[in-house]
Amino acid sequence: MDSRWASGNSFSIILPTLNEGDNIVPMLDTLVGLYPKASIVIVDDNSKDGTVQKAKEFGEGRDITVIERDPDKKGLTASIMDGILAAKTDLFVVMDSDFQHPPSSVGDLVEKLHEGNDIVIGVREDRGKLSSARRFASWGADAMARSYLRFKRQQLSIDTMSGFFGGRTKLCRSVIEKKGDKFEMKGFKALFDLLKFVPKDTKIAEVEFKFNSRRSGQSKLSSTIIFSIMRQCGFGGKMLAVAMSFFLTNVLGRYVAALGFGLLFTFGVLNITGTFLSPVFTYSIVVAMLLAIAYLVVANKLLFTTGSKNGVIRGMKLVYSGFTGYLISLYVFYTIFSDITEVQMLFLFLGFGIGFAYDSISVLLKK
Ligand SMILES: Nc1nc2c(ncn2[C@@H]2O[C@H](COP(=O)(O)OP(=O)(O)O)[C@@H](O)[C@H]2O)c(=O)[nH]1
Ligand SMILES: [Mg+2]
Repeated sequence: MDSRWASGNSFSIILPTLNEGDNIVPMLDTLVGLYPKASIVIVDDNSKDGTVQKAKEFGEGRDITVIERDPDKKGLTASIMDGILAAKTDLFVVMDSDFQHPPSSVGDLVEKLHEGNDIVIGVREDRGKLSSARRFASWGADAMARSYLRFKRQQLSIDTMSGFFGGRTKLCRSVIEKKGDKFEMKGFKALFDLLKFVPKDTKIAEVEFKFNSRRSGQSKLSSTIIFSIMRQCGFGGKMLAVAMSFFLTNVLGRYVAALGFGLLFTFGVLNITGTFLSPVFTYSIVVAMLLAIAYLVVANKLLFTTGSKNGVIRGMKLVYSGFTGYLISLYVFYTIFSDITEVQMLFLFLGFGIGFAYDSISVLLKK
């Protein structure tokens, strides 16, 4: 135990939980050992693995509160907000319950608050523990969030996306009370929402910490988190999220986009090569593409909504849908335009290929 925290200095540790049955008791045990004076607030979103029971059992006779949230209002940001509103101490720290945020660093954040800062952000020293896809997404999200904060003339942090942060309860509570309806309740980035609305003279500090791997269980982050972060970036961001999720995840949207790219590409190449476009040739390409890409989008949807996540099997599925889709386009083209030449086949192949690439990427991006 760190002697700094053995007496006085009470603060709240807010732990959002969703199915952390294997982590919660070790986590509480560690925190109670390190910070015996701290109040712990667990905010659970209807976990199905006994998290709540285990937390309550451990919490008996201790300063540990378990908030069981309304199952219809699930959300990480909403949970963190509830935790801050329930905190009874002047200071609080929010952290993950899976040991990704080291319990030993909580004290560093609290110390910075004691030094007079209003919000302290734990910044990840080593992001190598994230997968490369997560690192890339996190870089994009961070860039977007920082631009939005800059646009709003709010203060920035080098890690706006951090889930490990502390603050003055009164200040954050008043932000939540005034602006809470503008928070992305189902979002994952409560700190970003707070930073958007804190008074401009808020004192913000950063503390580095060593980012660990999740100890047990699985990440609850969904692959659509990027849309959730976009929705946090004002009206423009919300519109962008609607448009992007329509064109990437909606079947009709994927069809429109894949068809648009396919046709644009085919006619673009035809144009550049100065190929003569007779009306029947144009018509044949359009009809062939309309039908073949409709087939492709439906086939990909059916093939990828169920079944194995194995890379080889998924690759084989793609080869299958791509190949059969191309055969359909060729068949339709040939039916209307029987004297097809190799050059025309190539244009069709390229155009369909672009539509295919678009649809396959969007289907693979989905979990
Ligand atoms: N109450 C609540 N907690 C959540 C929710 N989603 C995630 N958590 C918790 O928030 C913390 C961070 O989530 P995690 O899945 O580890 O996200 P990651 O670290 O970004 O992969 C963990 O303690 C989770 O149990 C949610 O919807 N509601
Ligand atoms: Mg985690």
